[in-house]
Amino acid sequence: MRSGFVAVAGRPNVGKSTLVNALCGGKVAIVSDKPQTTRRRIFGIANGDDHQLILADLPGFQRPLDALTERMQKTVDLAFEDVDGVLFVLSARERIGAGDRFIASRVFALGVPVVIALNKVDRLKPAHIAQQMTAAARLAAGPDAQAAGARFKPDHASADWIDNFHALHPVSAKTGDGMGELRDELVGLLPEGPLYFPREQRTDLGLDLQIAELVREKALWLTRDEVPHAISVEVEEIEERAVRATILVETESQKQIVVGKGGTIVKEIGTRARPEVEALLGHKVFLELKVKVRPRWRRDTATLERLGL
Ligand SMILES: Nc1nc2c(ncn2[C@@H]2O[C@H](COP(=O)(O)OP(=O)(O)OP(=O)(O)O)[C@@H](O)[C@H]2O)c(=O)[nH]1
Ligand SMILES: [Mg+2]
Repeated sequence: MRSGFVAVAGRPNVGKSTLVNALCGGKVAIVSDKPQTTRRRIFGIANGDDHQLILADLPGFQRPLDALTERMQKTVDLAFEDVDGVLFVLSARERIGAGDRFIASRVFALGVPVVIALNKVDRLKPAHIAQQMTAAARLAAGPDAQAAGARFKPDHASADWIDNFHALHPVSAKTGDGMGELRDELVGLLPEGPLYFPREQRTDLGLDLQIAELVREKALWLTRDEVPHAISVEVEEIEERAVRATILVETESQKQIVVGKGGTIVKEIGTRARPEVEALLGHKVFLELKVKVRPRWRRDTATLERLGL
């Protein structure tokens, strides 16, 4: 039996959570087209006959702006302690740049194997993918090689970084392309070990947090600009036939947006979330959503603690 932990690192929005879901064969973490979707560490558990791969899905690396983002970055830093490897996710659709180099400087210095997943290769031209793979591999060559840029020569490579560079996989978490190979690669990093979680368990999040996340996911897709960042969801009550949750926002105008004209938006959030909540609970349920203003909750430690952030 092989088992262990792999931290999933990368810039916001590169597809870390989508990848974790694909590797676990089901939804563990919510996904949206807005950056900073993931706010806490979530274990996604991928089981095989002879292995248990535990992926720590994480917030994207970012410069903290307030108490919330500060805590998110702390979560990322803490998650690197005691892992068997790192899955470093890049987006093939974006320029590999300073943000990725900063993350590289952290993950390649950890002293554990790093597997790079170049994600979102679906519908990209092979020549573009090849170019991005070269840029991705250069991240592992160390700061001198990066400074040397196009004139990269192997003797610029920093030996310890290169040693930790284990593999590079072009993948599409969306279409599933390359995912089998990536999964095998990660399982190959695991030492012999015990089952850390029961086989039927796919995540370490409690039921209330899973439901809160599902509601937040739908709210994220239906809002834009600054609103998604100001949304949090708290589940108040899970009863036999009803689940009551509150969507928190920071201002009255955000509340109006989330409620929508005549309640259309909040109703739509409920309509989209309910089937997934029901699938989670295993039965039909009434999902009651309220929208409340809590000024500056992102800066309020007490609220952040209550939300488990
Ligand atoms: N085309 C394409 N889009 C993808 C792929 N993987 C993820 N996406 C999209 O990228 C966006 C971000 O996905 P997430 O999985 O939420 O990204 P993340 O890295 O977890 O983002 P944060 O939690 O905000 O750091 C979503 O719109 C996904 O549908 C992929 O392989 N191909
Ligand atoms: Mg995420």
